[in-house]
Amino acid sequence: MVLIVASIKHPQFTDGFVCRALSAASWKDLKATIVLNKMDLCSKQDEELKTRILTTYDPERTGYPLFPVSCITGRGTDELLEYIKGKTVVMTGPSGAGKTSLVKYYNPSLDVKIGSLNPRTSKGKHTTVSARLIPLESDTAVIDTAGLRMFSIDHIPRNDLQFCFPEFSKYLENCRFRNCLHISEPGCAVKSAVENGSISKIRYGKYINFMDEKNS
Ligand SMILES: Nc1nc2c(ncn2[C@@H]2O[C@H](COP(=O)(O)OP(=O)(O)O)[C@@H](O)[C@H]2O)c(=O)[nH]1
Ligand SMILES: [Mg+2]
Ligand SMILES: [Zn+2]
Repeated sequence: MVLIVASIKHPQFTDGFVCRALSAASWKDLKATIVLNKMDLCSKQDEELKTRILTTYDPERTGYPLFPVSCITGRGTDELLEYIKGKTVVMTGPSGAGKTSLVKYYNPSLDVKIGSLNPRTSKGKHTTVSARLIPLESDTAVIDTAGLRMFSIDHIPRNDLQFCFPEFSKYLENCRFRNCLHISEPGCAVKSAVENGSISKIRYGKYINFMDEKNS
């Protein structure tokens, strides 16, 4: 199982990174879970941002579980630990999202380096440079990895990208054309689902971006 750790801000949450990572995991049939960290940084002004992210990645819509957490207040950390109990999970995510901090939260005696953020850009500084397996409890372990700037999905064939968006799956057979790629074809059931709000416009927008990228 892979935990995609992203912070709500500092560094800023980016749909591109998260959607790429989710697609890459789905392509490998790897169960992916979103961990939305730094919830403690959410102030009143961030309500809209928070709602936007929680709506876009609502597990009921996407099928990917999501845990809002904070390594500062401990919010959501018990639920997350319970969820990964008995498993070995790998974490990925942008540099500075708080992957190492999360491990340290669960295992305070651990000798690991937490990065500082660049004060100007709020970006991480790639403090973790190699992957490391850290046992949390007797039957649970986390693999901390180096942060990534971007997640490549170049290896996913263009016609298969649609299968890496789990929320599309129940509509696929209702498209008028069997080879519909859900871009501008008439009678597309995926696009109808986007229009009536069943599929997130942001998630669909990322699908279109990724398809365009594969064209160029
Ligand atoms: N406010 C806040 N800061 C956090 C949280 N988790 C991590 N940080 C900070 O984010 C920075 C990067 O953390 P680090 O664990 O090195 O990120 P990594 O690159 O994903 O491993 C550090 O300054 C941490 O103290 C959190 O939940 N809330
Ligand atoms: Mg780290
Ligand atoms: Zn379609």
